[in-house]
Amino acid sequence: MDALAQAMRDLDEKKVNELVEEKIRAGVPAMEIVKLCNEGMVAIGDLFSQGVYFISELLFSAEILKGVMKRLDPLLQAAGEGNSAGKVVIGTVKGDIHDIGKNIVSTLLRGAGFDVIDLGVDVPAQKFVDAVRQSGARVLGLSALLNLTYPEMKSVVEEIVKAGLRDQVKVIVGGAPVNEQVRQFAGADYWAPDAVAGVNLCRQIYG
Ligand code: B1M
Repeated sequence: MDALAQAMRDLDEKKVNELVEEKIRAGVPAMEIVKLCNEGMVAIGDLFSQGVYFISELLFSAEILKGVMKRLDPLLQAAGEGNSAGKVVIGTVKGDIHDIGKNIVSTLLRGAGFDVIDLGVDVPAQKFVDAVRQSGARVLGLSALLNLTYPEMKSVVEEIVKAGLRDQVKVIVGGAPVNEQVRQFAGADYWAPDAVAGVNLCRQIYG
């Protein structure tokens, strides 16, 4: 495990920030730094599952990562400048308040020239439908990190169908435990393992 991922896992905020600065100075791409932090977050999740860490540690890890993202956001945006644009509606589904990954996707999309309508967290299906209809977006990104909220992604797709918008919009699902099976279950068009894949899918959809 890289020292940065380890420091994140150990919730050593000072060390995380030092290592992030070190990597920026060394020219490591911002998205690479995000990936290393993410490795640490996955380890934190495992420690939480094992009963070693508690909610307080999860909350603290989120604060550390948010601090890192504040530093990396301008670099992520600059990295993608000058590419083709289109509208993307994105949000974390109802019942789920995890937003760090979704925010990274939004930042990268904006950097890539997309007009992002970020609806936030705990978003009811109807709000996604309204945003797609009003904006005319051709991409809808749904984020969910809990097994319990997968059915909600399915509900959003069902509401999109009921609203007669399914032909207009491609649905991408994402979030740590999302995979091909979840995509199929939700009735989405694509799933994105990380933010870069999410941006590439949006580029592909907009041609
Ligand atoms: Co939560 N949590 N959490 N948590 N949490 C997980 C997700 C968990 C896997 C930890 C574990 O037990 N191992 C587990 C879920 C188990 C499951 O159902 N599969 C879990 C649990 C159980 C819970 C609670 C239920 C705990 C409790 O209360 N008992 C609770 C639920 C609250 C709720 O939502 N209703 C809860 C709460 C929290 C905090 C609030 C404390 C905090 C979140 C703070 C915040 O987001 N503001 C938190 C955290 C920090 C985590 C872990 C440790 C880290 C998540 C994270 O930010 N990762 C997480 C462990 C893990 O992920 N393995 C865990 C970093 C982020 C960059 O990655 O979000 O995957 P990620 O995003 C990536 C990609 O997935 C992708 O791009 C991103 C960047 O590359 N992507 C998309 C994401 N969305 C996309 C959308 C797209 C495209 C790509 O659309 C185009």
